[in-house]
Amino acid sequence: MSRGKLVLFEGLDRTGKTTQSDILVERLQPDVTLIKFPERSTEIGALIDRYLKDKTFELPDQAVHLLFSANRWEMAERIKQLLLQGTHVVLDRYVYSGIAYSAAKHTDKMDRSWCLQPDRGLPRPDLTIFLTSDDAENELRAGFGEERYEKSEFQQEVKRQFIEVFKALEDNSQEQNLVQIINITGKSVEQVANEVWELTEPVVRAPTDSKNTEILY
Ligand code: Z5A
Ligand code: MG
Repeated sequence: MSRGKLVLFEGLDRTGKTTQSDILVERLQPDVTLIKFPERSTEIGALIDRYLKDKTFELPDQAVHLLFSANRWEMAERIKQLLLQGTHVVLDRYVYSGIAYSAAKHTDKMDRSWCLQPDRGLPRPDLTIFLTSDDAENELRAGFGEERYEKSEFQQEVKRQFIEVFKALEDNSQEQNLVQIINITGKSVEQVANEVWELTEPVVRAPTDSKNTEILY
């Protein structure tokens, strides 16, 4: 039996990650599970949820970073088990959001390498799709500005951090096409979904040795 594939959606706020994750999960039925980070239903997730919604709830940025990472570790074993039993897992945000948002806060004392450290050893995605826009189209969408981090200037720094993370990933990997970028500017949900499927179908169809669960970095 081939193991399932780990497909990740990353991107700036309101670029359609959740919309596209849901559509992809429909397409991959029945052997697929969706996991969204932060996973707000756990105890650590509840703390993160409060931090994001309540702008008066302060925590040191380093502690927040470690909470996001701990939240992934809470789910890591489940992800591995699902993959090994042949189920595809679609992730709505993951490690790269962790690095990009935290490093955007402190490019000096919490640089990208500091931020990656606690996530080392997590399952590595077989494909990452980065949804981006070139004219802040996402900021006009419903809901933008409701939570912490949803400010235009900060989003630009996050975008820069994401691009640097993906550059480093390509440089350090033997494999190609681990990260694919879709520019959503002016595209309908269906147009983006078609592009997502073109990128995802070959990855999910490729057989993989069941014992081979790659780990991150
Ligand atoms: N964060 C972090 O700092 N560290 C970490 O390790 C992790 C996360 C994992 C919450 O994340 C915050 O946590 C986030 C990063 C930080 N920053 N903030 N704030 P979240 O994923 O829970 O955030 P969210 O509240 O779900 O928002 P989102 O994910 O940014 O939105 P989205 O999923 O990308 O977009 P969407 O909900 O699919 O779509 C937004 C709207 O646009 C909606 O009304 C859609 O109907 C519409 N839409 C979607 N696609 C289209 C197209 N193509 N055309 C027109 N309209 C569209
Ligand atoms: Mg979302």
